[in-house]
Amino acid sequence: MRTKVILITGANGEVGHGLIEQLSSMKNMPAVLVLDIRGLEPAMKSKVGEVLVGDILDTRLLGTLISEYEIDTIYHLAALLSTHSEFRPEAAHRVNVQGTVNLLEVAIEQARISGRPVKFIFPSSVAAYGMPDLETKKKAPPVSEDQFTMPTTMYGCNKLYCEHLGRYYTHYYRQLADAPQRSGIDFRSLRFPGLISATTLPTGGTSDYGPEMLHAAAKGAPYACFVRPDTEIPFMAMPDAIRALLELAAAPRETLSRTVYNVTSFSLPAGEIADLVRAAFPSAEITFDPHPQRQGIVDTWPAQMDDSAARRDWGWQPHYDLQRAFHEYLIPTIRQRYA
Ligand code: AKB
Repeated sequence: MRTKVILITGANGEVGHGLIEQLSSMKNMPAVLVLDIRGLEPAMKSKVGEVLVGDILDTRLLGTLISEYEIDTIYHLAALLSTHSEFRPEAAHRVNVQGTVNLLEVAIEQARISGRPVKFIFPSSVAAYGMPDLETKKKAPPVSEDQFTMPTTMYGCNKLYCEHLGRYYTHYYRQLADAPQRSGIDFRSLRFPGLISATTLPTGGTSDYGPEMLHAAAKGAPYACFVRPDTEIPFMAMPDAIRALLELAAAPRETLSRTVYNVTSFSLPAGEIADLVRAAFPSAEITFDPHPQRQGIVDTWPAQMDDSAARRDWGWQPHYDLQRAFHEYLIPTIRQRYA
């Protein structure tokens, strides 16, 4: 018999570690199957059922999953983030788009065999937005899911396209076939703001100047922030991001009016992040040395996102506002990490 599992791709990233920690503490959940091109950190291995070291572009490997596992839910986290994707846009397309199509095909085959829908949970990003200019960004009220979706990065284009792919596979798959059949995919996506983790290191995202500043201060290292002090985007503490993924996955399908939801917690300028970091680490050496191109990317991301649809449909509510995020989670946990 096939083992019933929850599949997590890209599990060795920041969100993956948080998700594994949370899932491993929950009762009556299927075993966690991890697929990551780098495997999984040793400390995490005891918290999952099995670790597959492999590439989401390896369709032969993906084909074997179906014969060995009954996949109940897929958390598809594997991606090249915005900065890396700008240096290797064609590789980003392959990983971020073709990789996602490959996993959608696994989900279709899985649903066909089991006769039950497969939940496909997909983290999208504030990078899916593209504000036309700084004036519009400053004047705009919190941006809803369907406004200003004109991304200027390959990563943002990839995320936005995969949002639409998921909506197509869920509602319109092979609609002209002789006997139209539902794909069996229950695609659900969260458009995340910049995520800040205290327990894992940032991995080069364009929104990572927040966590990079914090970790550098805690290590006693100088940090030159690559955006201006007035640069404002939305952020969220990692525990809220993990809980949002799990709550969306658990929401009854009939309560969901859309396949993609904004979730957010707090927005603040980079200069105010520096003030909070200096208050916690008085010897912090933080300077601002804007990188024109990276600054240009962050300037296209909205200052605030409107997450009212998530609050209305499935009761989303952040637990970590700005104060709690910094004073109860980030600063004490990061301080302890480098003590
Ligand atoms: C990145 O900065 O690339 C990511 C994102 C905004 O999705 N953290």
